Amino acid sequence: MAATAILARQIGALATKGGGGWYGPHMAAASRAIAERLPLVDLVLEIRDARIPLSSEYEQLRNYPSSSRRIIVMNKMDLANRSQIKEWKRYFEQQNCISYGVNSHNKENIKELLNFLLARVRELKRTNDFNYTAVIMLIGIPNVGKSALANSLHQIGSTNFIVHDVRRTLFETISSFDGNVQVGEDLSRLIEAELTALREAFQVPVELGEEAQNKVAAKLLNLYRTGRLGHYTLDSLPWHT
Ligand SMILES: Nc1nc2c(ncn2[C@@H]2O[C@H](COP(=O)(O)OP(=O)(O)OP(=O)(O)O)[C@@H](O)[C@H]2O)c(=O)[nH]1
Ligand SMILES: [Mg+2]
Repeated sequence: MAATAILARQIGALATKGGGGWYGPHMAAASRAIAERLPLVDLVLEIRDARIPLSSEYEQLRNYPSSSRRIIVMNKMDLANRSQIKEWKRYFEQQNCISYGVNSHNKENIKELLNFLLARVRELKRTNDFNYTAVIMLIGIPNVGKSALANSLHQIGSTNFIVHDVRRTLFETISSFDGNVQVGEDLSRLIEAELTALREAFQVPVELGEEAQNKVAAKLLNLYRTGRLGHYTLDSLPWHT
């Protein structure tokens, strides 16, 4: 066995059994709680350390029956050898396991993972209902990055949710507007209506009073700048004006 493999085994053994002896009575209780909840969730993410994809296995899941609901997330991908991650993905594929490499500290990675998870849930539930609330369980041995991943998913997920709400609010307000945007007064009325409607979408507290409008405007501008509102060109060609 290659020296690195022996080292990985030893690290894995330390993490799972030896060392601090993390598998105590409270862990047995946690394992029972997990087993009870497993049938209730849409997806199970088994978080592993991408540098020790085998040794960081959560053994209780080894015989998990429905493999299509279980995803092995190789976290800390940024710390692992790139070409080996590809090989590990191939390995898991051969084992009929779905795997995914991620760096929990990287926003783009998390966005891609979220989209991947949404697609999986839609496929499994055969639903296109965007309001469907999926239940996802994160499992893993200590220190593989469960908290880091959960926090990042929460952060990016809720931002996506807000963006979706903002786009819908903008559209609904302009659709129900009965004025003429070429007329200055009407346009001001529309802007006022948009900013008021957007307060809720941006979750800006009403108590802020006047300041609330500025906050909403700044947040809206920020979304536009980063392209998250959609593909809008604001300048008109000169010969059209
Ligand atoms: N470089 C890098 N570090 C990460 C990543 N994910 C987590 N970490 C770091 O790994 C350490 C452990 O992460 P946690 O999120 O606390 O791990 P955990 O699985 O919740 O650990 P326990 O709650 O103790 O079981 C922290 O120092 C994180 O900052 C990652 O993708 N890349
Ligand atoms: Mg944690």
